[in-house]
Amino acid sequence: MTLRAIIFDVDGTLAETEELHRIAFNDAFTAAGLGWQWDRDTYRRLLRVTGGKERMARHAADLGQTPDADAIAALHHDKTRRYGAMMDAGAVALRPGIAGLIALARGAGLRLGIATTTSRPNIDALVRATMGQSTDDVFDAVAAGDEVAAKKPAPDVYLLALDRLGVGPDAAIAVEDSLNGLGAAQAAGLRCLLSPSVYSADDAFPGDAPRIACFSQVATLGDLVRHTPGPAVPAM
Ligand code: XBP
Ligand code: MG
Repeated sequence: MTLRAIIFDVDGTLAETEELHRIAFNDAFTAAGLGWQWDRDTYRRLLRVTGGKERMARHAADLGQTPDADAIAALHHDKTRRYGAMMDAGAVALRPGIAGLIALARGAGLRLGIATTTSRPNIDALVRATMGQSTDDVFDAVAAGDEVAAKKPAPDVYLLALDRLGVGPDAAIAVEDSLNGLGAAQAAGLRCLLSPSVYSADDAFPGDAPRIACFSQVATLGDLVRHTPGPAVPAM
C-alpha cells in the first residue's frame, strides 16, 4: 500500500518536553502546598504511566494515599497553565530533524497527524512556540489526551488519528520516542520511526525494534522507509 500519512507523537518526539513537564508538575505541587517533588529519576519511573493525571494518581497511591479525582484535576489544570507559560517563554525547541521530516512529508504530499497523550492546549503551545504557527496550519488531524478512553500503550489515540486522517494503518508511519508510544503505534497496526528521547533512552525496547539516534538521519522518503521496515512504499 502507498504511504499516505505520517503521525507524530508529541512529548519526547516533536521536542524534548518532559523536563518542562516535570518542572511544571513540581511548581504546581509547591503552589498547592503538597510535599511532593519529583526528581529526574522519580519522574523517569513515573513516565511509565502515561497521562499527567494518571501519573499523579499513581504517585499518590504509591505513597499510600487515596487519590482524590477533583484534587488531581485541579492540580493538573494548574500544571498545564504553568507548562504553557514556560513554553510560551521559549523554553523548548523542536528536536533536530523534526522540521525537516515535516517538510519532507509535506513535499511528498503526505497527510500529517498527531497522536499524543498530552492535552490539546499543550500541543498548541508547543507548535506556536517552536514553529510560529497554529496546530491546524501544520497538521491535518490531531488526536490527543482525554479524547480516548485508554491512553498509550493502548492503540486508541492512533486509531482516532487514522480515522480523522482518513487513512488505513498500512498507509501510515508513526513517529515515536518511547516504549509506550511504540506499543500504541504497533497495536494500531502502524510501522514506527523510533528515536528514543532523553527520558525514554532506558525504556526496555524490544531488541529487534529498529531505532535511530536522531530524526535528522531521515533526509528522504527512502530513509524513512528504510528505518521503518514494512510493506508500504513511498507516495509516488
Ligand atoms: C507523554 C505523556 C504525557 C506528558 C505530560 O505524551 O505521557 O502525559 O508526559 O502531559 P506523548 P500531560 O504521548 O506525547 O509522548 O500532563 O498533559 O498528560
Ligand atoms: Mg512521547
